[in-house]
Amino acid sequence: MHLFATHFGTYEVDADANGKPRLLPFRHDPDPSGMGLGYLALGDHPQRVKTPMVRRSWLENGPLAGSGRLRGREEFVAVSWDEAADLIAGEIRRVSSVHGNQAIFGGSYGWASAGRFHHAQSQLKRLLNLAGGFTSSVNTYSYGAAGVLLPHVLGADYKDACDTSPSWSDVADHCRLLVAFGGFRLTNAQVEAGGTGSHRATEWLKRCQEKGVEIVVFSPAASDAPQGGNVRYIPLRPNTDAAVMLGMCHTLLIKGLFDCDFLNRCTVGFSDFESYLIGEIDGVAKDAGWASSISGVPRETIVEIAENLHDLPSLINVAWSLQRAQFGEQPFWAAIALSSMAGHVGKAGCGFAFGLTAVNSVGQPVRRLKGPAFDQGRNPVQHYIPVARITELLENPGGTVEYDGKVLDLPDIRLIWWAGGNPFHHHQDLNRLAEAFRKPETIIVAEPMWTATAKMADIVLPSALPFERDDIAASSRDNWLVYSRRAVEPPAGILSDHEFYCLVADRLGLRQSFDAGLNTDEWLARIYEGYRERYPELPDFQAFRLRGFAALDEGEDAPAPADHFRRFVNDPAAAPLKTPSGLIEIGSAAIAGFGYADMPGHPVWMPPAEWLGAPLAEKHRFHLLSPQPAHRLHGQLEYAPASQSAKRHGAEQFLLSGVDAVELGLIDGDLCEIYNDRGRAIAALTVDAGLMPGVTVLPAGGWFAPDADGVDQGGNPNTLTDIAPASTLSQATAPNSCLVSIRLWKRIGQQAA
Ligand SMILES: Nc1nc2c(c(=O)[nH]1)N[C@H]1C(S)=C(S)[C@@H](COP(=O)(O)OP(=O)(O)OC[C@H]3O[C@@H](n4cnc5c(=O)[nH]c(N)nc54)[C@H](O)[C@@H]3O)O[C@H]1N2
Ligand SMILES: Nc1nc2c(c(=O)[nH]1)N[C@H]1C(S)=C(S)[C@@H](COP(=O)(O)OP(=O)(O)OC[C@H]3O[C@@H](n4cnc5c(=O)[nH]c(N)nc54)[C@H](O)[C@@H]3O)O[C@H]1N2
Ligand SMILES: [Mo]
Repeated sequence: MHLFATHFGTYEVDADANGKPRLLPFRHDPDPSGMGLGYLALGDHPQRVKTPMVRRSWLENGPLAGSGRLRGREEFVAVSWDEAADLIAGEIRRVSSVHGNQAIFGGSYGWASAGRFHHAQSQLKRLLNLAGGFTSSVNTYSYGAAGVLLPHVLGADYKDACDTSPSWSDVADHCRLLVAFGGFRLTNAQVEAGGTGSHRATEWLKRCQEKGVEIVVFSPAASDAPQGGNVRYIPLRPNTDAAVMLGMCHTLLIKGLFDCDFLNRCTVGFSDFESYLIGEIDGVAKDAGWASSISGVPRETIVEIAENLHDLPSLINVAWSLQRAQFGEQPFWAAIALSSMAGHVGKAGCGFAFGLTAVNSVGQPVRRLKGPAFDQGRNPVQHYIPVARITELLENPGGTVEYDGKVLDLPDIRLIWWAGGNPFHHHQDLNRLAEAFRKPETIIVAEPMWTATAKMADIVLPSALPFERDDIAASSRDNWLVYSRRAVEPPAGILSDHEFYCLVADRLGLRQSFDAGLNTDEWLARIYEGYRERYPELPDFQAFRLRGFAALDEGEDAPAPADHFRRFVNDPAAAPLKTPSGLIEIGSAAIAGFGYADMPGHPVWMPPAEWLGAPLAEKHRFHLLSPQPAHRLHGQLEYAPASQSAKRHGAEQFLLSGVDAVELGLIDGDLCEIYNDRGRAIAALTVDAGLMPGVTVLPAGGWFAPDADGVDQGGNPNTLTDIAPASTLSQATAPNSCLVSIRLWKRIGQQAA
């Protein structure tokens, strides 16, 4: 079978009546994603980069100080691959010898495309490591606050993200009450980093409902609650979930409805948390009334659900989005404290979960395929940033950033090389980032499309699209391996990242160590054999390539894997967690010891700088949420048919409640300006009766496209969001704490009544 693997699933490749290749859903996928069906349309799209390009004055004058002013404002000149390779090899030599390798930023965050070999960042990092290293980045935009907090309190980091959830099959069979903060945005489960053969999260959620699991969803958006029976939706103000959870903890405490034995055996630090709950320190009891006044959730509802969490076998799920906010660590930590008090942690299908339906894999009852990737080698440079501190890195050479108990030095970055990511989509406050991007001497971007990031480069390297090359796709959180075969040839003159990096490696005298003397087919065979060594039941490479895929336990539900916390709860001394105490840390001496004012040693609720209760809400009265786009992966596929047909009047859609629309004198379909002190963005209004008044939703992924007045016609929410971190601890991204105003930009068609 001829297959093509993507982060949003596997597709079959065949030909239409005219012999043109097209994509069809994979026959083994019960719930395929439509977003990739038109992917091949990007191949010859006008937004495609077709040849290596160099910004004119950079080409003419070289990396002169101050020339970065012209980035994004000047034409590009086509060059040959050999010229591009000469220029880049020369820059790497110059910067590393004059300034040292820490002056090269190769942190290059982004999702790139699925495939173990053509993984853009791995290719780039291997090359830069061989060339003496680079300043790198750690953590993710996805799970940045949780990824730093959870090692302290659960001993689980991002790679354990799946293990923090019980399996769906156990939830369906054993849990009776599933309380979901942030709900289930089911379009998110179309995605799995590395790919998947079979989308099943929606089906599992339905199965839970059929088995009678009662579902309670707290969210500002009713659409986060699943359709069907047994679901209760409770609106709350954004960024107040931790307050609701603390109100529930307080309720259980004063009613004596908490599991003392569990707290004693399996946790540390409860007593400090208890003092905080009853208000011993600040004189404020974190009771249900307190939580109600912050969140807008009725007091009785908080009390009732707290009691039910204790009385019924219960599970608390927290969406990843909640930690993409200021103090975003807190709802995760508070959920751990609340479920520990409720007393069901470690029972089958109960306790806490993070990110059920954030991606397809969380909770999947499958054996996971762990296997080799293209080896990045070792980075001799010690400097790194938490990934979302890119603006500070560029603004503040010689400065420092505090992070997770450390103080990081910020080197003076002269050269940036980005591959497989789009910071002018994913980072916050893009106008400020654009200023920061003017500082380095040279910016190289490898990218198939003319993204906003490519436009800010000095040298643009056109990459082959993933359907123009062969690869092997697999996710370490799923059980499928796919041989992803090229569907079409790349346009004349376009190379894969690997092919081009070989040309640079030649010039740096690194070719042999870079490609190990193997061609692409040999690399793919080597990677596949790495999987077979671990899973001898897999077919041999030729058979795999012919069939197109292989799966562990194909077509079966593997028995639910022993859930991560069950062995620990049964015997904490025999199976300790990887925390300093070996226990769940409701209070963390390590975190308290860092002394960060914005990150005390136990769960708290603190008011973010931007939320509906902030002083700034007098001026900008809407809380902007920017969830993941339903019809594309981030900014990828923006020009594929599914994303384009979700536009209104050619613009991104944003949501507002009917009450707010009337009050602003807006009608459905109006092109509106969403603005604050950081920027202005245009999007088309879609009135959503299920959205809480005071909240507005503009999904991520629109292409940042400032016009001559600096108004982003592409409707990217990061024109508006702030770079302020979740906290000093994690330094994670926090776009979901953002206040904006809204006004009419242009009315299309009919007049207002
Ligand atoms: N406001 C707001 N901002 C957010 C979020 C949010 O919720 N709200 N979410 C954040 C999250 S969780 C994430 S993960 C990030 C995602 O942000 P990114 O990962 O930066 O977004 P993508 O659009 O997936 O960018 C990947 C780029 O790689 C390119 N590419 C694909 N294959 C290849 C290849 O083989 N080689 C090369 N050189 N390039 C390739 C694609 O064309 C695309 O432009 O966004 C973050 N930003
Ligand atoms: N189709 C598609 N799927 C994707 C992606 C994509 O680009 N496209 N990206 C993938 C990636 S990289 C990631 S990291 C995951 C992210 O997965 P998540 O982080 O879970 O997803 P989001 O879409 O950011 O937000 C989910 C919901 O959280 C709610 N929410 C936001 N703020 C609050 C709050 O303060 N309180 C409460 N109670 N609810 C809130 C919003 O209403 C939103 O619908 O999605 C993945 N899935
Ligand atoms: Mo993400």
